[in-house]
Amino acid sequence: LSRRFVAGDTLEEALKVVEGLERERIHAILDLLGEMVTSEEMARGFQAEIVGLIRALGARPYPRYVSVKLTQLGLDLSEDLAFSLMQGILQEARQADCFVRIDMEDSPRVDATLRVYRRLREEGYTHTGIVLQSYLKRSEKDLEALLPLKPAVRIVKGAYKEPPEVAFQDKRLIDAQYLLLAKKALENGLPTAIATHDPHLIAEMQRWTAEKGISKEGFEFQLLYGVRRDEQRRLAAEGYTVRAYVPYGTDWYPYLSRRIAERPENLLFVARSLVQG
Ligand code: FMN
Repeated sequence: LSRRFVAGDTLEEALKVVEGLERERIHAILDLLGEMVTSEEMARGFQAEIVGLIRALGARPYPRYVSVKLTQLGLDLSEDLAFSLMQGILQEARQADCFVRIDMEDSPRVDATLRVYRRLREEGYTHTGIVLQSYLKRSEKDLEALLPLKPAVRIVKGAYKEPPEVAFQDKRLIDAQYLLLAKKALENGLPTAIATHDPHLIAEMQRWTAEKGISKEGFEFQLLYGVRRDEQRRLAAEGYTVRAYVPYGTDWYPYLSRRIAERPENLLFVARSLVQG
């Protein structure tokens, strides 16, 4: 379903998409779809699949990078469970020289997600990173508190419906905090992923990094598979590192719902692929 935004049901289909992207000098972030599991068996099942994904990537010549969600690994059942399943993933990832990004989910889960990340860092896992959402009012404080760890950060606007008590609703404020977070991360030398499709934010980050003399190796642009494909190619052709977030699997409903919520025109692509099968 919806081959526009989701690479396919299976790992094999996803790897074909990755190879196509590599030919365009765009690297992939593989994401096994799945979140908010309600049983330990489901969490362990997803972990086993993610370990299999990392093993499959380990044998490939291109950069290896996956994204995971902690609620996919049982965060809502037990923080310790999510932590220990992450340890298994990171051990496998270390063998495969694979980076593991922990996606950020909705606001009630931010504290637990950051706590698990800190524990993983204390255990010596450095090939993992977090996400900060510019719509959350707390994110600047979170970034400041994390700075001593020198975390790899991805900056996003945020994809969940959040109440005004915790999140800015005004696009101008979300954009302003986006730039503030991205610039502060880069000024502090953090490996930073600028994850957005917003042409104004991308242009400003290109301008600002050039002005500050921050090299193109010091950060990267990340976009979603199927979104602004021409922009992905353009940035890659200009010599930036570009990664596309490539989801695959059968648990696509929440992912596509968020894509439609943030850009209602996306419904068209999804509906079209439903009709075409
Ligand atoms: N949103 C989240 O809330 N958590 C994430 O972990 C997350 N990861 C993302 C990764 C990539 C590569 C991209 C491009 C977006 C991600 N998003 C995430 C979605 C953004 O928050 C946002 O909803 C989406 O990019 C649309 O906004 P835009 O105008 O910046 O493109």
